[in-house]
Amino acid sequence: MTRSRHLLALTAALFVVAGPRAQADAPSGSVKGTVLFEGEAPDQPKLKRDVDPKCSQDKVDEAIVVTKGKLRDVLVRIKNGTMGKHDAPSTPVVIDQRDCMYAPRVVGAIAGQKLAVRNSDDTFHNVHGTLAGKMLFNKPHAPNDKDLSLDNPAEAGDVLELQCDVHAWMHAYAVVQDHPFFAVTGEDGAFEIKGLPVGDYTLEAWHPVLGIKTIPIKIGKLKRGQVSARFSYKASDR
Ligand SMILES: [Cu+2]
Repeated sequence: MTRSRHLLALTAALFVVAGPRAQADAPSGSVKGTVLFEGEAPDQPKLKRDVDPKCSQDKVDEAIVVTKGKLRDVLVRIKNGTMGKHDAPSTPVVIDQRDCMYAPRVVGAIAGQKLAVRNSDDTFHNVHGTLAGKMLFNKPHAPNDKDLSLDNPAEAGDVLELQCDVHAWMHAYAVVQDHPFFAVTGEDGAFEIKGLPVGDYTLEAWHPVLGIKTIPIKIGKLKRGQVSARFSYKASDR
């Protein structure tokens, strides 16, 4: 084999290796952080639920849930309109009606993604959906009925609200994005959003009662692009 043929073979081999690997190694990163609640956590009064004897468990108001200074039910996302076009997944976002509460209380959805509402209770619920105060649907949901499959016409930035007219304390929120770069905090207030291309972004937090906060973040090429972020709410944000 001549030297030039050797070189040609080597170049071809490198090209084959470099092709797919270049894509997998495309610089991307993640943002990981916590949502805090500063100051004294608001009271969570016990709910009066004697309207329905089937809702016999003791439950407290979940408007603002703070555990050891961490805030639950915050949807954290990259600001809408900055991540290109993303189709809705064919699988729905599931919200369960369990112990006469919505679980989870806050979910994220991609524009066009359906909602599936489940009834795990041995009682009747009524799933009443509104968008900016306008009624979208109002469906009875009996025990043992299959999941309700609900179209979600909300657009990025909208919040579709669910409530139950039988159990007035039941409220849930489906927050809609035009991309999949979002997370919702649990009791530990933690969130992580992965797969972000290198760049500058606005990170936005949304809470049903405490509202929106934003911070700028920068995903760089170094340190595998992992950045940390922290949001802080307080009672006066209400
Ligand atoms: Cu109900």
